Amino acid sequence: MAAPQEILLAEPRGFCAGVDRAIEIVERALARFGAPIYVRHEIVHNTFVVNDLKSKGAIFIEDLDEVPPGATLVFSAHGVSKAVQAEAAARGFHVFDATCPLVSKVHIEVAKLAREGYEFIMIGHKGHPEVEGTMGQLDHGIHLVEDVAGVAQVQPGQTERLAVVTQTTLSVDDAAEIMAAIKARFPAIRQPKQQDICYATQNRQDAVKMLSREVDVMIVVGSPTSSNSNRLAELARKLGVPSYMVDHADELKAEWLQGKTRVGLTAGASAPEVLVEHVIERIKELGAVAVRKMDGIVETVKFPLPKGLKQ
Ligand code: 10D
Ligand code: SF4
Repeated sequence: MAAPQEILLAEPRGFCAGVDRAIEIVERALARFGAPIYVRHEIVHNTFVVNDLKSKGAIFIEDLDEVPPGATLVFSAHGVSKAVQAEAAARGFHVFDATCPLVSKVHIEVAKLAREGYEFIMIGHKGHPEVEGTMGQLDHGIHLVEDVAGVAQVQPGQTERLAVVTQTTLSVDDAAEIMAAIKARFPAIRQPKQQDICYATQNRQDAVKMLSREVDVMIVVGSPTSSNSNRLAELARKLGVPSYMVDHADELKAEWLQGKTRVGLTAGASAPEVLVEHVIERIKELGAVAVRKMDGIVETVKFPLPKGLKQ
């Protein structure tokens, strides 16, 4: 007889401090000013979160032209360019900035070093809103690199004052490889004092690495647009564990779990715990008999709310 199936839960998983804060900003803005509250881009890349806020009166837009005069507008956790900030100010919107403070930290570093004459190489994924926001801190002088092959293509105007910045949600291992290639080509390049990849990204990837040693299959709760969630599934796959992302429990396929004794379960930084609970119920319906929580780092990071939304 086959061994009974068990679910092993990654620790930590799910919401990070930046996501908690961003959602709370929209909820508090709705409570204080009433619907509608406009939000530029999905507040975080999660379908459930976005639909929940829509049902409470949030309106998600990509272009500020869609926002009526006098409206309250929230910038998503991924951050915005200087041009978007300036346009929102010029049009007189009542703005709350839900940019994660760890993304803002990268923006501040770019602005500071640019004043000292630096040019930048940014490691990140083209078209991702965080990359657009960070690159949009300057009019020019930030060169995007997506992979090791891209390092050879970069053509900075000078190499004496060159600094590197990254997207916060990259694969830690891929970023280290790209960084090594950048260092090999530009040995004097200035690196951030503390890496830009954030604590939550690092911790969730470390937890998946640990869990991958124990399981036969990995399920990652997260939306397809979520960069950090995709990195978790990709990491487990690289470690030889078949891995699947689900936006919600109904997407889980019974065939993925067939013959698998130990099922790893984690969630991206934008995926709420309630969705993990639904997936647990679904896996139990399919035959799992036990749930075991892995040991892991307990996160205590909490970011303050913006002025005007504190109690
Ligand atoms: O795509 P992503 O991983 O950057 O964003 P997501 O909204 O899924 O998770 C929160 C991460 C943010 C806001 C970027 F730091
Ligand atoms: Fe902030 Fe990191 Fe969460 Fe992004 S993943 S919102 S940088 S804490």
